[in-house]
Order: sequence, then structure tokens, then C-alpha cells
Amino acid sequence: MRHATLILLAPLLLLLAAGEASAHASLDRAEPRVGNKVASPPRVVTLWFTQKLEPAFSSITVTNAAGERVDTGKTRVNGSQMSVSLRDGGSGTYRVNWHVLSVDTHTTEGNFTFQVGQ
Ligand SMILES: [Cu+2]
Repeated sequence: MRHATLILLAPLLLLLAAGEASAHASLDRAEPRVGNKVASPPRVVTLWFTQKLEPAFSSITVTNAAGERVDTGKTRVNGSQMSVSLRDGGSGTYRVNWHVLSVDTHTTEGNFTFQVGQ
């Protein structure tokens, strides 16, 4: 219990120190870019956020045009950036779903699409 309390408290103290009272982590940009078209299936999807993320509670899933998961299931978090590797899911519309816990202890989530192919 003590450990859990510290985990919850640490981001709160960081928040107070930074003086940011209300900003949540929102998506700043992505690669492939939101709504953009790329010629071939990307190996990696990378998202950048407006706040640092808690790795244990932040993840990305990606589905292809058939609705099949094409991500490896292992999201990597580095500061305010996270990424996941993809297998080749063919052409068509890919949907990226993201869920993050930012250092201010708030969760946010969202999704966007990009196109693969000609
Ligand atoms: Cu927040």
C-alpha cells in the first residue's frame, strides 16, 4: 500500500513543482501523420504528446483495413513520446488507438487513421 501511495504521489509533486494545474497529455503529432497517406505499410507508429507519459499505463494499438491488430503489442515509452512496431498489414485505412497516463495522473485516449497504399 505504501508503495502504491508513493507512485501516485510522485507525479502529483512533480505537477505542483511545475506549476501546471490543468493540462492533460494530448496528442501533439504522429508519424505517419494523422490523416496522411503513405505508400507502403510503416514499420513503426510513433506518437508525441504534450506531457511526459507513465510507461506502465500508456499503450498504442493499431488495426488494418480488415480490423486486424497489426501492432506487436509492445508499446515503448520515452518521455513524452511512445511508439509501437507493426507487421505488414497490407494497404487501406489503418486506425491508431492510444491510451496514456500522463505525469499529472490523468488518463486520456483517442484515435486517428492514416492511409496505406496508392
Ligand atoms: Cu491532466
